[in-house]
Amino acid sequence: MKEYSHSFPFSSLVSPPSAQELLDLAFKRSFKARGTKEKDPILAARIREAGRIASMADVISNRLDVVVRSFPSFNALHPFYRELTDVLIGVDELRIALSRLSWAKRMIRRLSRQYIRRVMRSEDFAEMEKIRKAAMGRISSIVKSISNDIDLIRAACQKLSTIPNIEIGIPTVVIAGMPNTGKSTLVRRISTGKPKIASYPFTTTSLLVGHFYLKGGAMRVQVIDTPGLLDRPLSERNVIELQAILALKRLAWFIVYMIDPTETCGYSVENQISLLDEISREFSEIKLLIVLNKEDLWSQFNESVERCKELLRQRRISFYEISAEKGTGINALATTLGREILKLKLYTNKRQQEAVN
Ligand SMILES: Nc1nc2c(ncn2[C@@H]2O[C@H](COP(=O)(O)OP(=O)(O)OP(=O)(O)O)[C@@H](O)[C@H]2O)c(=O)[nH]1
Ligand SMILES: [Mg+2]
Repeated sequence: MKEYSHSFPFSSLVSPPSAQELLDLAFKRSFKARGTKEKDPILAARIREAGRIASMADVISNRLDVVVRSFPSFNALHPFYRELTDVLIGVDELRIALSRLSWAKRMIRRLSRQYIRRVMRSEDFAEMEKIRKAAMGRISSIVKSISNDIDLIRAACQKLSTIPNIEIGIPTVVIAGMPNTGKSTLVRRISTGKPKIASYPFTTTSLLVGHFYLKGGAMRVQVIDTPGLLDRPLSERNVIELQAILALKRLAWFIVYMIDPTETCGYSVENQISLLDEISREFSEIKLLIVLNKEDLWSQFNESVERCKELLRQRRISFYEISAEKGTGINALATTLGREILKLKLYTNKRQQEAVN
Protein backbone atom coordinates (compact mmCIF):
# COMPACT_ATOMS: atom_id res chain seq x y z
CA MET A 1 0.00 0.00 0.00
CA LYS A 2 1.30 3.44 -0.92
CA GLU A 3 2.18 5.69 2.02
CA TYR A 4 1.25 9.33 1.59
CA SER A 5 2.35 12.26 3.62
CA HIS A 6 -0.52 13.34 5.85
CA SER A 7 0.64 16.90 6.28
CA PHE A 8 -0.66 19.89 4.33
CA PRO A 9 1.41 19.98 1.13
CA PHE A 10 0.94 23.57 0.05
CA SER A 11 2.03 25.52 3.10
CA SER A 12 5.41 26.63 1.74
CA LEU A 13 4.60 27.44 -1.88
CA VAL A 14 6.63 30.33 -3.28
CA SER A 15 4.86 32.36 -5.95
CA PRO A 16 7.13 33.75 -8.69
CA PRO A 17 7.15 37.41 -9.70
CA SER A 18 5.85 38.01 -13.26
CA ALA A 19 8.38 37.67 -16.08
CA GLN A 20 8.64 41.44 -16.37
CA GLU A 21 9.10 41.96 -12.62
CA LEU A 22 11.74 39.25 -12.57
CA LEU A 23 13.65 40.92 -15.41
CA ASP A 24 13.39 44.36 -13.81
CA LEU A 25 14.73 42.96 -10.57
CA ALA A 26 17.59 41.16 -12.31
CA PHE A 27 18.61 44.20 -14.38
CA LYS A 28 18.58 46.43 -11.36
CA ARG A 29 20.70 43.99 -9.38
CA SER A 30 23.20 43.52 -12.22
CA PHE A 31 23.82 47.25 -12.59
CA LYS A 32 24.38 47.87 -8.93
CA ALA A 33 27.95 49.17 -8.83
CA ARG A 34 30.40 46.45 -7.98
CA GLY A 35 33.68 47.84 -6.81
CA THR A 36 36.89 46.00 -7.66
CA LYS A 37 40.34 46.69 -6.31
CA GLU A 38 41.82 45.47 -9.57
CA LYS A 39 44.26 48.09 -10.97
CA ASP A 40 44.62 46.60 -14.45
CA PRO A 41 41.82 48.26 -16.49
CA ILE A 42 41.27 45.22 -18.75
CA LEU A 43 41.01 42.87 -15.79
CA ALA A 44 38.76 45.35 -13.96
CA ALA A 45 36.46 45.57 -16.99
CA ARG A 46 36.29 41.79 -17.29
CA ILE A 47 35.35 41.46 -13.64
CA ARG A 48 32.71 44.15 -13.97
CA GLU A 49 31.05 42.77 -17.12
CA ALA A 50 31.27 39.14 -16.02
CA GLY A 51 29.84 40.15 -12.64
CA ARG A 52 26.86 41.78 -14.32
CA ILE A 53 26.09 38.65 -16.31
CA ALA A 54 26.52 36.43 -13.26
CA SER A 55 24.36 38.55 -11.05
CA MET A 56 21.52 38.74 -13.57
CA ALA A 57 21.66 34.99 -14.14
CA ASP A 58 21.84 34.26 -10.40
CA VAL A 59 18.90 36.44 -9.48
CA ILE A 60 16.68 34.78 -12.08
CA SER A 61 17.86 31.17 -11.78
CA ASN A 62 17.83 31.19 -7.99
CA ARG A 63 14.35 32.61 -7.91
CA LEU A 64 13.06 30.03 -10.40
CA ASP A 65 14.75 27.29 -8.41
CA VAL A 66 13.10 28.33 -5.15
CA VAL A 67 9.69 28.40 -6.84
CA VAL A 68 10.04 24.94 -8.39
CA ARG A 69 11.36 23.41 -5.18
CA SER A 70 8.51 24.83 -3.15
CA PHE A 71 6.03 22.56 -4.97
CA PRO A 72 5.44 19.06 -3.63
CA SER A 73 5.97 16.05 -5.84
CA PHE A 74 2.61 15.23 -7.38
CA ASN A 75 3.25 11.49 -7.31
CA ALA A 76 3.71 11.56 -3.56
CA LEU A 77 0.61 13.69 -2.96
CA HIS A 78 -2.37 12.10 -1.29
CA PRO A 79 -5.05 11.48 -3.99
CA PHE A 80 -7.32 14.10 -2.41
CA TYR A 81 -4.75 16.85 -2.85
CA ARG A 82 -3.62 15.61 -6.24
CA GLU A 83 -7.17 15.44 -7.58
CA LEU A 84 -8.03 18.80 -6.05
CA THR A 85 -5.00 20.32 -7.79
CA ASP A 86 -6.24 18.70 -10.96
CA VAL A 87 -9.73 20.16 -10.56
CA LEU A 88 -8.48 23.64 -9.67
CA ILE A 89 -5.53 23.96 -12.04
CA GLY A 90 -4.72 20.78 -13.95
CA VAL A 91 -1.84 18.62 -12.72
CA ASP A 92 -0.41 18.07 -16.21
CA GLU A 93 -0.46 21.78 -17.06
CA LEU A 94 1.17 22.60 -13.75
CA ARG A 95 3.83 19.92 -14.20
CA ILE A 96 4.68 21.21 -17.67
CA ALA A 97 4.90 24.80 -16.44
CA LEU A 98 7.20 23.78 -13.58
CA SER A 99 9.43 21.74 -15.83
CA ARG A 100 9.70 24.71 -18.19
CA LEU A 101 10.86 26.84 -15.28
CA SER A 102 13.51 24.23 -14.49
CA TRP A 103 14.57 24.19 -18.09
CA ALA A 104 14.87 28.00 -18.12
CA LYS A 105 16.91 27.92 -14.93
CA ARG A 106 19.39 25.41 -16.42
CA MET A 107 19.62 27.28 -19.73
CA ILE A 108 20.28 30.59 -18.00
CA ARG A 109 23.03 29.08 -15.84
CA ARG A 110 24.65 27.45 -18.87
CA LEU A 111 24.43 30.63 -20.97
CA SER A 112 25.86 32.72 -18.20
CA ARG A 113 28.88 30.38 -17.88
CA GLN A 114 29.48 30.51 -21.64
CA TYR A 115 29.26 34.29 -21.89
CA ILE A 116 31.38 34.82 -18.79
CA ARG A 117 34.10 32.65 -20.33
CA ARG A 118 33.97 34.82 -23.46
CA VAL A 119 34.21 38.03 -21.45
CA MET A 120 37.17 36.67 -19.52
CA ARG A 121 39.01 35.92 -22.77
CA SER A 122 38.35 39.32 -24.31
CA GLU A 123 41.00 42.04 -24.46
CA ASP A 124 38.67 44.75 -25.71
CA PHE A 125 36.32 46.98 -23.67
CA ALA A 126 33.76 47.44 -26.45
CA GLU A 127 33.72 43.73 -27.18
CA MET A 128 33.22 42.89 -23.49
CA GLU A 129 30.25 45.21 -23.34
CA LYS A 130 28.82 43.67 -26.50
CA ILE A 131 29.17 40.17 -25.07
CA ARG A 132 27.51 41.23 -21.82
CA LYS A 133 24.61 42.84 -23.73
CA ALA A 134 24.21 39.72 -25.85
CA ALA A 135 24.09 37.56 -22.70
CA MET A 136 21.47 39.79 -21.13
CA GLY A 137 19.43 39.72 -24.33
CA ARG A 138 19.42 35.94 -24.45
CA ILE A 139 18.58 35.59 -20.77
CA SER A 140 15.72 38.07 -21.23
CA SER A 141 14.36 36.07 -24.18
CA ILE A 142 14.36 32.90 -22.12
CA VAL A 143 12.49 34.59 -19.30
CA LYS A 144 9.97 36.05 -21.76
CA SER A 145 9.49 32.64 -23.34
CA ILE A 146 8.28 31.22 -20.00
CA SER A 147 6.06 34.18 -19.23
CA ASN A 148 2.84 32.12 -19.66
CA ASP A 149 4.21 29.32 -17.50
CA ILE A 150 5.08 31.81 -14.79
CA ASP A 151 1.55 33.25 -14.96
CA LEU A 152 0.05 29.78 -14.65
CA ILE A 153 2.18 29.07 -11.60
CA ARG A 154 1.25 32.40 -10.04
CA ALA A 155 -2.43 31.59 -10.50
CA ALA A 156 -1.85 28.09 -9.12
CA CYS A 157 -0.16 29.46 -5.98
CA GLN A 158 -3.07 31.79 -5.46
CA LYS A 159 -5.65 29.00 -5.81
CA LEU A 160 -3.73 26.41 -3.80
CA SER A 161 -3.19 28.86 -0.96
CA THR A 162 -6.98 29.04 -0.46
CA ILE A 163 -7.29 25.29 0.12
CA PRO A 164 -8.05 24.72 3.78
CA ASN A 165 -5.74 22.62 5.87
CA ILE A 166 -7.67 19.37 5.60
CA GLU A 167 -6.18 16.51 7.57
CA ILE A 168 -6.02 13.13 5.96
CA GLY A 169 -6.80 10.12 8.08
CA ILE A 170 -8.74 11.68 10.95
CA PRO A 171 -12.46 10.98 11.37
CA THR A 172 -14.22 13.20 8.86
CA VAL A 173 -17.85 14.14 8.33
CA VAL A 174 -18.73 15.73 5.01
CA ILE A 175 -21.93 17.77 4.78
CA ALA A 176 -23.50 17.64 1.32
CA GLY A 177 -26.73 18.68 -0.34
CA MET A 178 -28.23 21.05 -2.86
CA PRO A 179 -27.49 24.79 -2.67
CA ASN A 180 -29.14 26.92 0.01
CA THR A 181 -30.43 23.96 2.06
CA GLY A 182 -28.52 25.05 5.21
CA LYS A 183 -25.28 23.05 5.12
CA SER A 184 -23.10 25.94 6.25
CA THR A 185 -25.59 26.84 8.98
CA LEU A 186 -25.27 23.29 10.33
CA VAL A 187 -21.47 23.35 10.14
CA ARG A 188 -21.46 26.58 12.15
CA ARG A 189 -23.79 25.05 14.67
CA ILE A 190 -21.92 21.78 15.29
CA SER A 191 -18.27 22.72 14.79
CA THR A 192 -15.59 25.36 15.10
CA GLY A 193 -15.95 26.14 11.36
CA LYS A 194 -17.32 29.57 10.52
CA PRO A 195 -18.50 29.40 6.91
CA LYS A 196 -20.42 32.22 5.28
CA ILE A 197 -24.20 31.83 5.31
CA ALA A 198 -26.57 33.64 2.97
CA SER A 199 -30.06 33.25 1.59
CA TYR A 200 -28.97 32.60 -1.97
CA PRO A 201 -27.59 29.48 -3.67
CA PHE A 202 -23.85 28.91 -4.20
CA THR A 203 -22.77 30.92 -1.16
CA THR A 204 -20.11 28.32 -0.40
CA THR A 205 -17.69 28.06 -3.31
CA SER A 206 -14.87 26.00 -1.83
CA LEU A 207 -14.31 23.43 0.90
CA LEU A 208 -14.26 24.65 4.47
CA VAL A 209 -13.17 22.83 7.61
CA GLY A 210 -14.32 22.90 11.20
CA HIS A 211 -13.87 20.49 14.10
CA PHE A 212 -15.77 19.03 16.97
CA TYR A 213 -14.53 16.84 19.79
CA LEU A 214 -15.57 13.46 21.17
CA LYS A 215 -14.54 11.51 24.27
CA GLY A 216 -14.41 14.65 26.36
CA GLY A 217 -12.05 16.36 23.93
CA ALA A 218 -9.71 13.41 23.38
CA MET A 219 -10.86 12.74 19.82
CA ARG A 220 -11.08 15.37 17.14
CA VAL A 221 -13.57 15.04 14.29
CA GLN A 222 -13.21 17.06 11.13
CA VAL A 223 -16.35 18.54 9.60
CA ILE A 224 -16.21 19.64 5.98
CA ASP A 225 -18.69 22.11 4.54
CA THR A 226 -19.05 21.72 0.78
CA PRO A 227 -20.51 23.83 -2.02
CA GLY A 228 -24.07 22.94 -3.04
CA LEU A 229 -24.50 20.22 -5.64
CA LEU A 230 -27.03 20.25 -8.44
CA ASP A 231 -28.82 17.16 -9.64
CA ARG A 232 -26.90 16.54 -12.85
CA PRO A 233 -24.36 14.12 -14.33
CA LEU A 234 -20.73 14.23 -13.25
CA SER A 235 -19.62 15.29 -16.72
CA GLU A 236 -21.61 18.53 -16.39
CA ARG A 237 -20.35 19.46 -12.93
CA ASN A 238 -18.32 22.65 -12.61
CA VAL A 239 -15.10 23.24 -10.68
CA ILE A 240 -17.00 24.31 -7.56
CA GLU A 241 -19.17 21.20 -7.46
CA LEU A 242 -16.24 18.92 -8.28
CA GLN A 243 -14.57 20.01 -5.03
CA ALA A 244 -17.62 18.75 -3.13
CA ILE A 245 -17.58 15.44 -5.02
CA LEU A 246 -13.88 15.06 -4.27
CA ALA A 247 -14.43 15.64 -0.54
CA LEU A 248 -17.13 12.96 -0.57
CA LYS A 249 -15.00 10.52 -2.53
CA ARG A 250 -11.67 10.99 -0.81
CA LEU A 251 -12.32 12.29 2.69
CA ALA A 252 -15.73 11.28 4.00
CA TRP A 253 -15.97 8.67 6.73
CA PHE A 254 -19.51 9.80 7.05
CA ILE A 255 -21.86 11.84 4.85
CA VAL A 256 -24.58 14.07 6.25
CA TYR A 257 -27.01 14.74 3.42
CA MET A 258 -29.04 17.88 3.96
CA ILE A 259 -32.55 18.25 2.54
CA ASP A 260 -34.69 21.38 2.72
CA PRO A 261 -38.24 19.98 2.58
CA THR A 262 -39.73 23.50 2.59
CA GLU A 263 -38.25 24.04 -0.86
CA THR A 264 -37.40 27.62 0.19
CA CYS A 265 -33.89 26.79 -0.96
CA GLY A 266 -35.25 27.01 -4.51
CA TYR A 267 -35.06 23.30 -5.36
CA SER A 268 -37.89 20.78 -5.33
CA VAL A 269 -38.02 17.89 -2.91
CA GLU A 270 -37.99 15.49 -5.89
CA ASN A 271 -34.79 17.11 -7.16
CA GLN A 272 -33.13 16.88 -3.76
CA ILE A 273 -34.07 13.23 -3.36
CA SER A 274 -32.92 12.39 -6.85
CA LEU A 275 -29.50 13.80 -5.91
CA LEU A 276 -29.63 11.76 -2.71
CA ASP A 277 -30.28 8.62 -4.76
CA GLU A 278 -27.28 9.46 -6.90
CA ILE A 279 -25.02 10.02 -3.88
CA SER A 280 -26.15 6.79 -2.18
CA ARG A 281 -25.37 4.91 -5.38
CA GLU A 282 -22.06 6.62 -6.04
CA PHE A 283 -20.77 6.42 -2.47
CA SER A 284 -22.52 3.24 -1.37
CA GLU A 285 -19.67 2.21 0.93
CA ILE A 286 -19.82 5.42 2.99
CA LYS A 287 -22.30 5.73 5.83
CA LEU A 288 -25.02 8.26 5.06
CA LEU A 289 -27.15 10.22 7.48
CA ILE A 290 -30.15 12.14 6.15
CA VAL A 291 -31.20 15.42 7.73
CA LEU A 292 -34.37 17.38 7.00
CA ASN A 293 -33.72 21.02 7.82
CA LYS A 294 -35.62 24.25 8.46
CA GLU A 295 -38.09 22.55 10.79
CA ASP A 296 -39.07 25.95 12.18
CA LEU A 297 -40.76 26.68 8.83
CA TRP A 298 -42.47 23.33 8.29
CA SER A 299 -45.92 24.43 9.48
CA GLN A 300 -46.01 26.81 6.51
CA PHE A 301 -44.95 24.17 4.02
CA ASN A 302 -46.92 21.09 5.03
CA GLU A 303 -47.49 19.81 1.54
CA SER A 304 -43.85 19.64 0.41
CA VAL A 305 -42.67 18.38 3.81
CA GLU A 306 -45.13 15.48 3.61
CA ARG A 307 -44.12 14.70 0.02
CA CYS A 308 -40.51 14.61 1.12
CA LYS A 309 -41.16 12.30 4.08
CA GLU A 310 -43.23 10.00 1.88
CA LEU A 311 -40.46 9.72 -0.73
CA LEU A 312 -38.00 8.83 2.02
CA ARG A 313 -40.37 6.31 3.59
CA GLN A 314 -40.79 4.63 0.20
CA ARG A 315 -37.03 4.20 0.17
CA ARG A 316 -36.98 2.99 3.80
CA ILE A 317 -34.64 5.81 4.65
CA SER A 318 -34.74 7.18 8.18
CA PHE A 319 -33.97 10.83 8.81
CA TYR A 320 -33.30 13.48 11.44
CA GLU A 321 -35.51 16.55 11.76
CA ILE A 322 -33.66 19.73 12.64
CA SER A 323 -33.59 23.46 12.46
CA ALA A 324 -29.94 24.32 11.92
CA GLU A 325 -30.78 27.95 12.43
CA LYS A 326 -32.79 27.63 15.66
CA GLY A 327 -30.76 24.72 16.99
CA THR A 328 -33.60 22.25 17.41
CA GLY A 329 -32.88 18.56 16.88
CA ILE A 330 -29.15 19.21 16.80
CA ASN A 331 -28.36 17.33 20.00
CA ALA A 332 -29.90 14.09 18.76
CA LEU A 333 -28.06 14.43 15.47
CA ALA A 334 -24.73 15.19 17.14
CA THR A 335 -25.15 12.25 19.54
CA THR A 336 -25.74 9.82 16.69
CA LEU A 337 -22.84 11.27 14.69
CA GLY A 338 -20.54 10.90 17.68
CA ARG A 339 -21.66 7.34 18.37
CA GLU A 340 -21.30 6.24 14.74
CA ILE A 341 -17.87 7.83 14.43
CA LEU A 342 -16.63 6.10 17.55
CA LYS A 343 -17.89 2.80 16.11
CA LEU A 344 -16.12 3.45 12.82
CA LYS A 345 -12.97 4.50 14.63
CA LEU A 346 -12.99 1.30 16.69
CA TYR A 347 -13.50 -0.69 13.52
CA THR A 348 -10.64 1.14 11.75
CA ASN A 349 -8.30 0.64 14.73
CA LYS A 350 -9.17 -3.07 14.78
CA ARG A 351 -8.48 -3.40 11.05
CA GLN A 352 -5.15 -1.61 11.47
CA GLN A 353 -4.29 -3.87 14.39
CA GLU A 354 -5.13 -6.96 12.32
CA ALA A 355 -2.99 -5.65 9.45
CA VAL A 356 -0.03 -5.24 11.81
CA ASN A 357 -0.40 -8.71 13.35
N1 LIG B 1 -35.69 29.22 8.71
C1 LIG B 1 -34.54 28.56 8.59
N2 LIG B 1 -33.60 29.02 7.74
C2 LIG B 1 -32.44 28.34 7.64
C3 LIG B 1 -32.16 27.18 8.41
N3 LIG B 1 -30.94 26.73 8.09
C4 LIG B 1 -30.46 27.58 7.16
N4 LIG B 1 -31.36 28.55 6.89
C5 LIG B 1 -31.24 29.66 5.95
O1 LIG B 1 -31.07 29.15 4.66
C6 LIG B 1 -30.20 29.98 3.88
C7 LIG B 1 -29.07 29.14 3.34
O2 LIG B 1 -28.23 28.68 4.40
P1 LIG B 1 -26.73 28.22 4.15
O3 LIG B 1 -26.30 27.60 5.42
O4 LIG B 1 -25.93 29.33 3.60
O5 LIG B 1 -27.00 27.13 3.03
P2 LIG B 1 -25.93 26.24 2.24
O6 LIG B 1 -26.54 24.92 2.05
O7 LIG B 1 -24.61 26.30 2.91
O8 LIG B 1 -25.89 27.00 0.84
P3 LIG B 1 -24.72 26.93 -0.29
O9 LIG B 1 -23.43 27.24 0.37
O10 LIG B 1 -25.12 27.98 -1.27
O11 LIG B 1 -24.80 25.57 -0.89
C8 LIG B 1 -29.72 31.06 4.83
O12 LIG B 1 -30.52 32.21 4.64
C9 LIG B 1 -29.97 30.48 6.21
O13 LIG B 1 -30.19 31.47 7.19
C10 LIG B 1 -33.17 26.75 9.32
O14 LIG B 1 -33.05 25.77 10.05
N5 LIG B 1 -34.33 27.47 9.36
MG1 LIG C 1 -22.82 26.93 2.23
